[in-house]
Amino acid sequence: MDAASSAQPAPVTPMPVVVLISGSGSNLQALIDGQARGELPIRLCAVISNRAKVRGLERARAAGISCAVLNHREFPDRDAFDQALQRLIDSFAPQLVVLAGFMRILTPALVRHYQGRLLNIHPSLLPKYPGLHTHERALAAGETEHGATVHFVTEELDGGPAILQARVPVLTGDDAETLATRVLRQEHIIYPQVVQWFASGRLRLDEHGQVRLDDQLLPEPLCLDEPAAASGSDYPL
Ligand code: NHR
Ligand code: GAR
Repeated sequence: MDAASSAQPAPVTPMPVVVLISGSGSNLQALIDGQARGELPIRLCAVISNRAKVRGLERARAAGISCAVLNHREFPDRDAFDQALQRLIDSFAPQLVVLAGFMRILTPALVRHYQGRLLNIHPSLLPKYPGLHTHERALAAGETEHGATVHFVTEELDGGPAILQARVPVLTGDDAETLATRVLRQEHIIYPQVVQWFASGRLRLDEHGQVRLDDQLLPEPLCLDEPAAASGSDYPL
């Protein structure tokens, strides 16, 4: 056997990750499970929620991850909240910060501080439907397809460069809840995929603010269609 074939793979140091949530945390659960299955070279060092008593905090505790609650209502303004949030995040020294159903708009100063290492998942096919109530708006507009987008966060709300999208058809009889559930199942596939790319050093935001996967420019986001991606697990919402 030659040296190359007998060599062990270089040991991977798991990348420290902090996850910000506001609610159910099913996307967090997808990361916890991916990590537990050995599919994600990450260490979930902390989960931070701006709301107490949410299901996502229970999921984090059950997985033995440190939890913190930072209630935005206890701060006089957005800047004060974000300064405290930044200090808290930095105390865990993450190399990646993941927004997973986090419902507070972040200030430019905080976004700049984590430039290139801050990801969000948004429940629409961006650039369509930035902001809130995306499923209702897509239905009201008579869309035939909808989905979710993982993107790097920039100062422009839901406007940062997109990495990976999942597309789902809008079905006859869909309401916001059935559509949201179908989109969420795809979120649980695409978010761990993007985190895996980032944590294994394959994905970055370059100096021009453009996405590179394996050093190749992504002129537009990659896209998975629901059938190809449909084998995803089912997390209780
Ligand atoms: N911050 C910046 N600067 N850029 C982005 O792209 C961000 C962000 C913060 C959060 C998630 C986003 C989404 O995916 C996100 C992306 C909250 C709101 C919002 O209006 C909008 C978009 C997103 C998150 N929040 C209200 C606010 O005043 C509060 C709503 C509530 O508490 O229910 O912050 O959809
Ligand atoms: C997800 O659909 C996510 O895309 C969306 O909230 C849900 C959170 O679910 N995010 C936003 O709307 C951000 N404004 P989860 O808590 O079960 O992961």
